[in-house]
Amino acid sequence: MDVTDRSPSLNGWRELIDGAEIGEIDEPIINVDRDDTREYDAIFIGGGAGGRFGSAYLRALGGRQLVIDKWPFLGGSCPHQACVPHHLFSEAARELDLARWMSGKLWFPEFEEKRASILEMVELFRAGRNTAHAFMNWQSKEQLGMEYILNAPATVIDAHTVEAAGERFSARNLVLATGATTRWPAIPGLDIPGVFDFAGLVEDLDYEPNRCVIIGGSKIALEYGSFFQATGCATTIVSRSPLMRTASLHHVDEDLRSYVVNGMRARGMTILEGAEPVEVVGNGRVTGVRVRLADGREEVLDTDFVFVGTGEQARSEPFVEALGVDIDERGSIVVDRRMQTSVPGVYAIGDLIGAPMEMFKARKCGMTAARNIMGEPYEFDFSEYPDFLHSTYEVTWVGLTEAEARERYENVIVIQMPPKGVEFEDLPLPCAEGTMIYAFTKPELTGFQKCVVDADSRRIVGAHHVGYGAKDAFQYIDFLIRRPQGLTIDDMAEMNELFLNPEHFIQLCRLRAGQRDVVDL
Ligand code: FAD
Ligand code: KPC
Repeated sequence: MDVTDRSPSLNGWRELIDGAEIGEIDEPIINVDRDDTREYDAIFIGGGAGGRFGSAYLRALGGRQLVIDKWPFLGGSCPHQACVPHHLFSEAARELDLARWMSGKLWFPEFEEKRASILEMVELFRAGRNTAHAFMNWQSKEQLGMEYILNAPATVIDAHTVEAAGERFSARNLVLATGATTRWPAIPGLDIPGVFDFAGLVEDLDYEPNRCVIIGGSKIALEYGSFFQATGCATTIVSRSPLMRTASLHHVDEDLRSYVVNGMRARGMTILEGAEPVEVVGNGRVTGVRVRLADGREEVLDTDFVFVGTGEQARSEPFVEALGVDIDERGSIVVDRRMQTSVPGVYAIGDLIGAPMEMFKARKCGMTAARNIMGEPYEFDFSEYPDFLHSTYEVTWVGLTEAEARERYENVIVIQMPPKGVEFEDLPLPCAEGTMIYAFTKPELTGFQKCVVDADSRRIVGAHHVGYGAKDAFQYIDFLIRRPQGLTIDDMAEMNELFLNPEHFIQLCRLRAGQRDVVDL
């Protein structure tokens, strides 16, 4: 189907994508400007966050690109199976958490024993996701001027040639952007019906789970586990590493970690750390997971629903076979800071190059490849970045933990709420959990925050936060603390807080900024 000379509306795109989803449209969707005789500067293989942003940037720089995706839409896994359902589920978890803590109080109905439906939330997501996809196609064509081929897998022929929709296309450069997929652990029984990963959950769930066992301790494991538990589906996490101490997360402050993990336990979740899943058992459907506990005993955990959250694996294999690109020990494509692979003219971006597998990195990798391809030397160093996850809270952090800072600097102070030595239940502050209701009813639920300062330079070197709404501020704090001049508590004292703000860092820093030698608060 050639849409090059058509301008489908948002609804038109939604109908096309709906049709492709149910198999009514199985042909490629082609938006290629045959009148443009310029050689392509780059073909992007995969039109997710990385491929779409790289394509947009390259067009904006005046270049010519083509992006090819096997799905009938651009935007990739984020709106289809990953971030968007994650945020929907995490928001539901937070609402349900409030409903449970406040059950029978104020205007809140009795809720404690009630179930919310996981299946209903999955169906809500499934029914709505194509609207966002439609917008991505519309915006990419009508506003960003991209050329694309959708609903068509791409095959690399050589470093300048790609085959898709029965045609060969050539370009000065290739940008590989096919993302990652679940790294399934090597345990028997994962093929039994009732075992899901994040993608299978939103594609295939067709029953209401009653109990859940999560294999793995990744961010996704914590996030989806918190949602399942909040719905009333009793959830057990089986993790080799202590939660939030997995290799893929860095700079997790111990006080923040214990607030979050204790909070998950307080909400009834079972967390088995140091435990190994041995096999998934069933009789045509999942009935349990055999685990080896930290003390060596084996036990079968009864369940009708297993969720695998063991991390992700780059889809690098086809490119190793076709091009011989170098990969690392985890199978991720190796690139330099310009996103250049070991093969000249071939770039790789996003989840395909490994951790951190986050949107900011995928999109900025795309931009980086585009700039270099268009002759603007540009390097992207993503070794330091702000991070977040959801339990029933929004948990956000950037920079050094208190312990890391004490190793690096001689004179470290912390500005935190509650202050050290004050019990969570004794203080209705920081009021960070988006509702004053907790502050006035259950102070221990209002969140936690810590700012780590190198007292000699007065610079903020780390910030750690549990509570809703701080994510936006952390994007800017990250930028400010990474500047050569950094961000001092005196700069903070100059800022204008929008009180009552979730993170109290501005006003708390101001309380200490008058001191020549700053001390803890
Ligand atoms: P993708 O978006 O996965 O795009 C790859 C594209 O390649 C896909 O569209 C696919 O169809 C296409 N493709 C694959 N093979 C071919 C082929 N042979 N031919 C043509 N096309 C092909 N990050 C955040 O920043 N915030 C979050 O809240 C967040 N939540 C997440 C929740 C979950 C459950 C998961 C799994 C991830 C989450 N992430 C989050 C990470 C984020 O989704 C990824 O980092 C991001 O989507 C990666 O973008 P990408 O472009 O590298 O890959
Ligand atoms: C919510 C939303 O913006 C859709 S997911 C974004 C996909 S992309 O813009 O290609 O990174």
